[in-house]
Amino acid sequence: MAKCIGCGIKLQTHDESLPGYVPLLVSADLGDNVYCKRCYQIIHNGKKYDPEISDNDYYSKISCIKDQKAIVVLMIDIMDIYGGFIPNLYQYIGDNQVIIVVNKVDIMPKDVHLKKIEERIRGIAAKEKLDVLSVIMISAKKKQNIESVLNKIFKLKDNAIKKSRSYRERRLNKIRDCYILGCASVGKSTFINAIKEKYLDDKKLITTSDQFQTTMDFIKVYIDEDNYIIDTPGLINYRSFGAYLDYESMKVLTPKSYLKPKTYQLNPDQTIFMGALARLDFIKGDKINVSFYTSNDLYIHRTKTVNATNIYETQKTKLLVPPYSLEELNRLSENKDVMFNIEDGAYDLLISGLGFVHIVGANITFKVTVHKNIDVRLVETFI
Ligand SMILES: Nc1nc2c(ncn2[C@@H]2O[C@H](COP(=O)(O)OP(=O)(O)O)[C@@H](O)[C@H]2O)c(=O)[nH]1
Ligand SMILES: [Mg+2]
Repeated sequence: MAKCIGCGIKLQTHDESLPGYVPLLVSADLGDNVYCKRCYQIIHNGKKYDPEISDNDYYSKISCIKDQKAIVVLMIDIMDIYGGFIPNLYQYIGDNQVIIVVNKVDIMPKDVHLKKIEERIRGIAAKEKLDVLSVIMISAKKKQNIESVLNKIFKLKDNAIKKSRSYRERRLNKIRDCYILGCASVGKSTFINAIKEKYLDDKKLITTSDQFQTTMDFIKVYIDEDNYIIDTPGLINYRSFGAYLDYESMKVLTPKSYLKPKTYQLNPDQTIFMGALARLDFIKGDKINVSFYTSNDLYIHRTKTVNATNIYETQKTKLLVPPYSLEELNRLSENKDVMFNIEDGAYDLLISGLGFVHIVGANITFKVTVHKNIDVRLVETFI
């Protein structure tokens, strides 16, 4: 039977409680052009759902790529460049080349240097043993720079054919498949929809949402008679907050427009809370300025360190949000303390899933408290 055009799942008409359900009448009426019940509810009612694709399922799905001649587009969220690399990806894609597409540049304020981010990404990609053809910055939502990605894909396809000397070689070298890979919610489906809307005049869009794994299976989208790109489900990144939070919290953490940095003066023995998700204690040094490049809706609260624990205990899920529920807090209950020193200079503290904190100072010490799995690192500034 056909697949759902919204999420790629195999359609069925017999059991409403199982994935891929579509009423028989709808199916008979619309044939292959239908959304499953789940997609219908996500699109029209903002339905909440739980992600279902395990890491093992994910890797076994994408491992077919290593046996093909394919183009791999790895999409990365500009807010989480370290967490955006799929662990051990090189083992699953064989020697196929990778185009890295960095999405959501629309949310970056002007003072962030995109070139510095690109350099950093190339460095990480080399460590991850990926053969990177190029790094392209886009905004899928604003439909910016989409064409550069398409041009690069077609150029790779042309080159593969050009270097063939016989008809037989041409057939063998021809690249048919182009996979859009990336962690959950980086914007893969939004990117493909941008192509559909801008170049294909195709109104049947893939389902997208702030929730993880809206896309359930591969979705092949033809961009001309014999070229297509393939949308894929996302891998859940357990080093990022998204893996532990519910829809309400994710809505707040996902930036909707460009980040307006919030700057605070901080004295030693002061603490800053980022919702009830992360706590930053300024331990030693002279007064500093810290700027938060996070979703504009994330609540940031400064207090004296002596009062911090009490405020946390009484205000978590109330004033200090997200998270909004104790269930989410329970999922995040085991914390780690990470100490950082800055001798002299400007650095960015990256907290996976939240964004980054720009810190300038000399001889300062601070401590970050977050859930033990969350990736926290201090890097040379992007600003
Ligand atoms: N600000 C911004 N948000 C985006 C962009 N692309 C996607 N998003 C949002 O990111 C979320 C996840 O998008 P989706 O396409 O479902 O991600 P997927 O899981 O990778 O397919 C949605 O809320 C999108 O609106 C972008 O270029 N800029
Ligand atoms: Mg998707």
